[in-house]
Amino acid sequence: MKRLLSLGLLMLATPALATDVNRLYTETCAACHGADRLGAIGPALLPENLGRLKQAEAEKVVAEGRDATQMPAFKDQLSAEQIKALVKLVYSPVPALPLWGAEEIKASHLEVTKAADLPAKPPFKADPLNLFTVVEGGDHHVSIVDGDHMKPLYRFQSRFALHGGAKYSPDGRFVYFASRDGWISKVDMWTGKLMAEIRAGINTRNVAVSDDGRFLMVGNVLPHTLVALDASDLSLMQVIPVEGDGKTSRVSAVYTAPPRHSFIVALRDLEEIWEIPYADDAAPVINGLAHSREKGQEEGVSPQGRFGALRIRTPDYLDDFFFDPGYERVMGASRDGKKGMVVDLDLKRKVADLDLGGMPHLGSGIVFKQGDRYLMATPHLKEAMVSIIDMTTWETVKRIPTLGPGFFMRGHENSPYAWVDVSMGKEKDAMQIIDTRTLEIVKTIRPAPGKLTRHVEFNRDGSKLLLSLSEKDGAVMVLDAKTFAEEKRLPMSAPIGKYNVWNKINYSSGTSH
Ligand code: DHE
Repeated sequence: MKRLLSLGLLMLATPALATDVNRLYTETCAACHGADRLGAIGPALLPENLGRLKQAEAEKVVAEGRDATQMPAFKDQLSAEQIKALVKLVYSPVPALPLWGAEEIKASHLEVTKAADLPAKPPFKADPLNLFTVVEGGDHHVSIVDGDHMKPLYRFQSRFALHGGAKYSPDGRFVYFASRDGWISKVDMWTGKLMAEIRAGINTRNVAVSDDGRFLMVGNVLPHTLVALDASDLSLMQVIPVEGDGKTSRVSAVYTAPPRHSFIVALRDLEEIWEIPYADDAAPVINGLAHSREKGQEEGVSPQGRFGALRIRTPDYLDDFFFDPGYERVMGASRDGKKGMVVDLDLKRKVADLDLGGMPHLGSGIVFKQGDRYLMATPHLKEAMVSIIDMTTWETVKRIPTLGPGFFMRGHENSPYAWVDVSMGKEKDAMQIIDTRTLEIVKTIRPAPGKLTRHVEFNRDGSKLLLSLSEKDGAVMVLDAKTFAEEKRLPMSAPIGKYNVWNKINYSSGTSH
């Protein structure tokens, strides 16, 4: 199919230089990154996908190459001016939204390992439900770690720039990853073997797995779509355009709501939350509303596919959200970062405001019980505090000052402590430990002074935890959850997120979902 996208023409001062840089791109980059910059064996080179890499760093990558990848160094071939021009090119928008529809998605599908070729028993002596996956951002690898003995079992290359939590099949056997470039990968936890891959978008936000393990839903930023996949082989089921009121929207995030048997979606450009039911007996969704089959037939309309979206209007855009323990309400953070709201998914309207400034990072919030009440704790990306919110009254019961703005929080049902980093500020090496009984910080640790330290994940029983020393020559540190003493370091390349199978498949209130 003809792509809408042509090579992004850079508006440079002289047409000659523009022609030169486009030719240079074709000669130097296109073979690996695609003539259209949508990626091939190398990642997509679009501003949306590169947003987190500073242009100066990108110039360094072009000049010096990237370790442990196939990206070579070009400093002997290209002048500093040519490198600058190339980087400027790939940071400039392409003229039209790329088309990445059903045809392109299907063509990208790779089936690598057959389920029949997998062992029936784990080939290792450890609890398969106490395994961890660790995403190593430094050289784009994933490690599978045996959580009983705290030692790596497998390490394999991932797609470029995985982002967001790894998601497991309900039995914990398979793990699914999403890359910022839209690749969804399925890996067997027992062997570390890649099962299947598919490119569901050009720039993807995240992926969710249905609680019954049958479906995946991918939320895209580019193009404006949700993509439903069959979890068994990652084959395409449906492309759902994200549109309403005459405009299209990027997806903020999609999560599964297990008791509702539906996916819940927040949108960046439409003031709506979408609920996509996936149970076989769910009422069909027609034009954003649930219909009985009879009514649909009476009106002569039928659902547009297996999955339809119920549209819930909200008074603001939601950039990030968090469920209450019953999955009846969602707490949302609005774009301006000044306030938040609670939306009831059954009443289909906002039911409360949240006093939440400083860009709360709700996606990494945790829940814990204090007496009869459920409290939610969230760090803020722009303020040095953790907010504690009562999940019945929706009041902010406490703001705990921290050493800086933070990114991630973690807890565990068997531990009274909640862990928060302060990595968005100057004290990026500190981890602060909050006693959830008193809501006070009881300890600050700096296991690697001066080094970026963040993101905790507990083991299955909450007795140990893994903490990332997120530097190129970094490590995952194993700590005792009671004494906070370090027991071991597993060397890794800029490890970021870590995900324990048991905690994730049981939707532990202390971990991300
Ligand atoms: Fe994330 C999860 C959004 C930047 C590492 N991040 C998520 C999720 C969302 C999100 C919506 C939940 C997805 C899921 O698990 O299904 N992240 C955003 C942003 O909007 C933001 C601020 C800007 C952006 O570039 O998109 C952002 N995130 C980052 C980073 O800079 C981090 C530190 C490094 C990276 O990999 O890019 C980062 N995000 C993570 C991690 C998770 C995550 C490790 C999973 C956390 C978990 O414990 O589940």
